[in-house]
Amino acid sequence: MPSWALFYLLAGAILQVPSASALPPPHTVPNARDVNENAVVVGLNVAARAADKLYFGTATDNSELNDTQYFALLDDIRLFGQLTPRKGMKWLETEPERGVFTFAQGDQIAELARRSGKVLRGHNCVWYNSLPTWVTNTTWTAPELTEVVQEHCFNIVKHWQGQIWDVINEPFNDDGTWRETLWYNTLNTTYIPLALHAARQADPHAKLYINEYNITGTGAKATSMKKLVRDLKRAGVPLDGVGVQAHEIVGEVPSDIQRNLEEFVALGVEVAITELDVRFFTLPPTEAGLEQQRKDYETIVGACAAVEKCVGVTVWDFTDKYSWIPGTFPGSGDACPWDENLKEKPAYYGIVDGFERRQ
Ligand code: 9MR
Repeated sequence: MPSWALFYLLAGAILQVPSASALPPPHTVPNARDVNENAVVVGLNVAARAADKLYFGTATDNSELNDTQYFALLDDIRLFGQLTPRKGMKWLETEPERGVFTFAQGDQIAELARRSGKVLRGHNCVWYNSLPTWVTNTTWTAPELTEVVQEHCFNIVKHWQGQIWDVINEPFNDDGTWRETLWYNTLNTTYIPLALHAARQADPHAKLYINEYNITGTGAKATSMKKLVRDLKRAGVPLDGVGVQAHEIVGEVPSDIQRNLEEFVALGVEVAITELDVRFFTLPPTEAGLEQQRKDYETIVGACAAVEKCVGVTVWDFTDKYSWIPGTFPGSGDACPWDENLKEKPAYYGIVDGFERRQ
């Protein structure tokens, strides 16, 4: 049996998806690693499962689901075993008025995940961004705001149960100091344990995370996150994981990712790469640039693969067609593993190689 067939057979058994013989025949494309050969396109979620990870996943948004070519890829369990709604579960969408909960957008993505057997990552309960004006335009007392946070977290975690939740999103500045948000300015750091407790009360089984960017390698921000995890654990606050967003820049990926992830895990939490993308500063990228991006994806995914308690990798949407980068960093982009025409880039194979690099 050719080795690719054996791979599919094993991965299929792990995934409990149809065996190799029941899968459609693998198509062949020029191999990014060796242009002289044709190679099987290994599904990224298949590769993740073969590396003993729970999933390879992607963020997505309701507005993208009518794109049939996009949807066909998104829906394919061999490619994606996990979904994160990019917007639909945020405060602005879920509680636009106090006590009025609107779940329709999140439900659409949750249902998509359920139907295709994917893990759902709830995103997020408490962030400083994407807030409705009833939250931002009121001068709250600490007891009032405590109740507001508790009500919000309890209700959304209760509605989307049994999964993973980014309960807290982006609590730190890049220098490791606390971000002076509405939450911090009124409640100091108490908003963190109270949100986590509310989430746990709503769902005893959900994996509760704190999610942050620029904590991919060691440094001031990662150190502050480690201190927070230690403090919360000591105080008996329910916390299961740290989400390492990993919004990175081509050629500037930290060199100590694995050590950093291991340091988090040593504190008694799991970790996940939650929002991976690797952007170019200037466009269009050169061929050498695309090769560097392939290596960068491999480095990040390889670090997760090497750390047992790094449970999975999620890209912050999989195609340049829907990436958030050009909107936020004009002139930058091409950060995803699929290009604007939904064709795999070398980065795709970097991810496969990263998973294969497990110890
Ligand atoms: O990509 C998301 C974009 O579509 C939204 O408009 C924006 C505001 O809700 O949030 C973006 O996602 C962010 C994520 O929720 C947290 N980490 C940074 C992401 C990029 O800004």
